[in-house]
Amino acid sequence: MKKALITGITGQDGSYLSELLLSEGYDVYGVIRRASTINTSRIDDIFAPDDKKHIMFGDLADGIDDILYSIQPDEVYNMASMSHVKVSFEIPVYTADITGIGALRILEGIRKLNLKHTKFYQASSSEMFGITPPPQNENSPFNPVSPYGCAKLLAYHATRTYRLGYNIFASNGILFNHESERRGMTFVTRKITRGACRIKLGLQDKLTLGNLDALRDWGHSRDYMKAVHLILQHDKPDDFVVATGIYHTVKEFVSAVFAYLDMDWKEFILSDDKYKRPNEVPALQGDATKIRNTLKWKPEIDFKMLVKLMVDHDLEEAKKEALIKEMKG
Ligand code: NAP
Ligand code: G4F
Repeated sequence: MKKALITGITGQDGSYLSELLLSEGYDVYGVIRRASTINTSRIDDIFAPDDKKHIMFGDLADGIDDILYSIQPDEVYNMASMSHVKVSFEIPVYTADITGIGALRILEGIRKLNLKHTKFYQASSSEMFGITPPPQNENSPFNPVSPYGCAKLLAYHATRTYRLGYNIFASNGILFNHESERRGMTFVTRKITRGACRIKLGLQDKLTLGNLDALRDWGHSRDYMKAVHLILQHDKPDDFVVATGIYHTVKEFVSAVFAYLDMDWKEFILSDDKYKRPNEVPALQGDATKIRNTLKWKPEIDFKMLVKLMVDHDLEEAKKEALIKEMKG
């Protein structure tokens, strides 16, 4: 049985990846960080709360050498990161340490422990393309304009450097934005679906956003985790763009969500500069020809279905919230 180790297992992607690997027969291990509140809600249905064998405490600030040594995994998926672009402007040095050097710490661990059979996946990001005009593919220049994008670029190059210099099977997936019912609530899509559903049920009046003109290529995390797994099953380590190839403005996402709920978004949306970034990435649209041709991957969930899945989920959540509010009087 193959052993997989996932950092960031409590996040959106980590939870979908765990489900996928378990369904493929893997023995799945995960690294979680200690928090004063419970941070395992996305994996509570996957791992028992007392499963200390598979779920271990660790932090990318510290490195995970002891965990690597004890598990000796066949595959390491580095999904952990300070993943919020706007927040990275507020904590840039921390972001560089976790999102950038964190990946390097794992690669160094694999090298020093001489884990020759261990493959490494790095969760690289389209944010590394920054202000490079779309469409972006593996040959497009990187022009990051956020501390997060800069940190991800360090991790991307570290992954290539360890592949070239030490013959480690180390690959980058350069993933464009992917969302889901499990997306963190401060990312724009989830903020919109959750906010719109709460407005529909009278739990809030307005929704305040930042830049409505930004263009993003949005897919579903479940589809993208299939690509992530395929990247490590390839016959050689390599780098792949993962994207749908179709982009929409934030305004179009808003409009689709409110239309699905039979509401006119113009009555409810406000704009505030506090949600804008010092530098904006105007347009991300991926050209995923390489992974489509080489690994035969393609996304199954389109924009309309993504909106439906997220709104249906958040409407149920809002109904529960409304019921609790009513019971409390
Ligand atoms: P996410 O939901 O924010 O999950 C991030 C994970 O990293 C969480 O499990 C978090 O733990 C963990 N983490 C944060 N700081 C850590 C630290 N110091 N040590 C150990 N773990 C730490 O992000 P996601 O959307 O699943 O994305 C997964 C990865 O793909 C990230 O690296 C992200 O940057 C990258 N990426 C995402 C997208 C996208 O559109 N979603 C696109 C390209 C690349 P807690 O649960 O305790 O916070
Ligand atoms: O949802 P976002 O915060 O995602 P962003 O910045 O594109 O980053 C996400 O995708 C990256 C891949 O390209 C990942 F690497 C990264 O980890 C993360 O998952 O914002 C999307 C767009 C931006 O242009 C932002 O300015 O939406 C705009 N936006 C407008 N109003 C807003 C808001 N973003 C947020 N978070 N909140 C707003 O109120």
